[in-house]
Order: sequence, then C-alpha cells, then structure tokens
Amino acid sequence: MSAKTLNVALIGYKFMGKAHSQAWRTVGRFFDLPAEPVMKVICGRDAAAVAEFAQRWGWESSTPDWRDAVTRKDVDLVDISTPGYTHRDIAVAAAEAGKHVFCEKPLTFTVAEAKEMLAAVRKAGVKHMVNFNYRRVPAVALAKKMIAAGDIGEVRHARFTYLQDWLVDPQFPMNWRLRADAAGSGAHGDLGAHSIDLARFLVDEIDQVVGMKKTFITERPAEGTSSGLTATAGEGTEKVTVDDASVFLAKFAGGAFGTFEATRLAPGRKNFNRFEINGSKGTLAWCFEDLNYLDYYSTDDPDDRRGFRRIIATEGVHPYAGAWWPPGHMMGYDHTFSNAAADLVTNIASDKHCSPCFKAGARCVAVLEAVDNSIKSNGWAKVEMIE
Ligand code: SOE
Repeated sequence: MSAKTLNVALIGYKFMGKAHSQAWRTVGRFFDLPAEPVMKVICGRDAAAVAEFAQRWGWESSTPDWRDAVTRKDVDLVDISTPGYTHRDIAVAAAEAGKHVFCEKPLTFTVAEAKEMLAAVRKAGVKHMVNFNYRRVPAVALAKKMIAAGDIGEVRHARFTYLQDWLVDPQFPMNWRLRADAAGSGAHGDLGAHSIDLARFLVDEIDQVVGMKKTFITERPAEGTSSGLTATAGEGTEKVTVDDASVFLAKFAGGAFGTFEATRLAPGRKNFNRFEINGSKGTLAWCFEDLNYLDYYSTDDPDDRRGFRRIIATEGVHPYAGAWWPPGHMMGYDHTFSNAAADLVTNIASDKHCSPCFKAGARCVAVLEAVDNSIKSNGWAKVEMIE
C-alpha cells in the first residue's frame, strides 16, 4: 500500500453516492495506486440517514452540511454525487477551498454555469474530472484505442442510442429527475450527456446539431417517498417539467454524420446505452446491456471469412481489465466507477491532467444547449467550442 493518502469528501448518498462509495471502497484493493484514497466524510441533508450510510459504507464521518465537508482541512478531493442543480455551487466552493473536484454528469445545466465552474478550477489550480463512467468500460476504452489506431478507417457514421423504460408507466410518480429546476432536463441531459461524451471521446467534436424533445407524459402522481429511481405516490398530481425523450442529428467537425436518441419510454430497454460506428474499413458496436463485448467487423478480413466478431474485453491486455478478475469473469456497472476512481487518484497523485476534465464536461453541456437552441430556432445550431 502507498504511503501517500488522498482524503475524500463525498457529497450525496443516494444512487450515485452508493456507486461512488463502492468505488472508493474497492479501488485501492484492485489497483496499485500511487496514493491510498481515504473515505473521510460523507455529506447528505438528512443527518441521521447520512450517519447510518457512513457506518454501512465505511466513511469515517458524516455531516449534513456540504460547506463543512468541502472546507475541512483534512479533505483533498471533493466528489460531487448530488442532483445537477447543486453542482456549480459545490464545485466552485471546493475549488476555492483548494480541493480537487470530481463531479457527476452532466457538469451543470447551462454553458454559462459550466464556464464559471471551469474558470473556478483553473483559477484554483486544482485537478478536475467529470464522471462519464461509460468511458471506463474496458470494451469502450478498447473501441477508443482501435478507432485511434485506424482499425475502422475514416469514421463516417456514428449512431448513439440511450434507451430506458422506467418512466413508461404514467402512474410512476414524480421525483427530482422529472423537475427542470433540479435536473435541468430529462432524458436529454441525463442520458444524452453520456452519448455526447462517448461521441466526443470516440469520434470527434460535434460542430452543429438539429433536434427535438418531447414530454409524452405531462403530468404524474405527486411524489411520496423516493429512493434512486424508485418511488411511491403521494397525494394529487404534479406537472412534469423535463423531456421524456430527445432526438438529434449532428455534424461532426471532421465531417462524419451523427444520430442521437435518448428516451426513458422504450419498453424493455433497461440501460440500453449503445453505439455503432461505421468507418471506411470497418464497424465497431457496443451496448451496455452486454457491456463486456465489443463487436468488430473489418474489411481487412479475407472475403470468405468476413463477419462480425465479438471480442470479450476482459483479458489482461484490455484497458482496466487486468486489474480485476481472470478473463471471462465478467465486469459490471460498479467497475466503471472504480476504474474512473483509479484514473483520478493516479493522475492527482502524479500531478497529471485528469480526463474528461471540466472542459470536456462544459463542451458536453454546449452540445446539449445547442440542441435546445436548434429547437427554439427550428433549424441547425452551431455548438460553442469552449476553450
Ligand atoms: C438514470 O436514468 C441513470 O441512473 C442516469 O442518471 C445515469 O447517468 C445512467 O448511467 C444510468 O441511468
């Protein structure tokens, strides 16, 4: 174990709080890190509930006040796993207190706020990273390597779909993800942000977009109690203020065509985050519901042997996989968070750039916002290239 430590404050203890806690618990066991992350403090608004969470997950302490957590002298890194409307204030305060910042996606809701956050971390000279966890699936990181190596040639088509079905029942009650003031947008920012990030990671910058969004179920039973994605109904109804679905076309800077679809109303699709990328000499396809496999077709194969092959990306030679179990001992959702934590700790401890940084997060917000602009103007919208 390393002599150096990195003390973590985690803000938020619901769905993402659990995923991040699991990552902090496991990362130092599976990866040889230059610093050992220490689970110093967990923060959540309900003091009793967060104290219980701290005990269950192994946090040294808990607090109901995020300002208290981010200004503690013994904290090095602030990890933000709260709903999007809180990201800006917490990230800026953490940077001003000289802490490194790790933030859930989407970074925030508007380009203006994203720029503020980027300016704050740059001014403070701290490390910053956004948790686009799907970059850290070994099969996806392998796709990145293959595209960069020219294995599928020049990319022409990039197709991204992110489909879920947890809102298909009109009786599913309200929760914060259905309120614009808390979540910013619906499927567009929650799921589309992941697809946009994967597109930027794997293919290219997005230059122009044209899209549409729709709320198919405009009113739902009021919120009773909720936890993560599950909820019980309260009294009466409430208006839904975010989209159920968004679809857009994109022109990549290098000329490729992109199509993007995000919805929470696709019966049977649970976490169907999929891409297919067609190049001049091959195709790569991946879907989170079968996350260990990367499908690859190559025109370099002899004519009579051509066909899609399925690579099980769990070999020691595949990104991240060597840190885990033997080949074929499949990986899941939580590994993506641990893999992200491993990169983050390594880069902070070695004083290296963390990726995707807040600039990447801001560029993703710029694409989301450009889609909204295109809806308003009923035409193509240019994406601001944030520096
Ligand atoms: C809910 O739609 C959700 O948990 C998203 O918020 C996550 O970012 C996505 O990875 C899985 O689905």
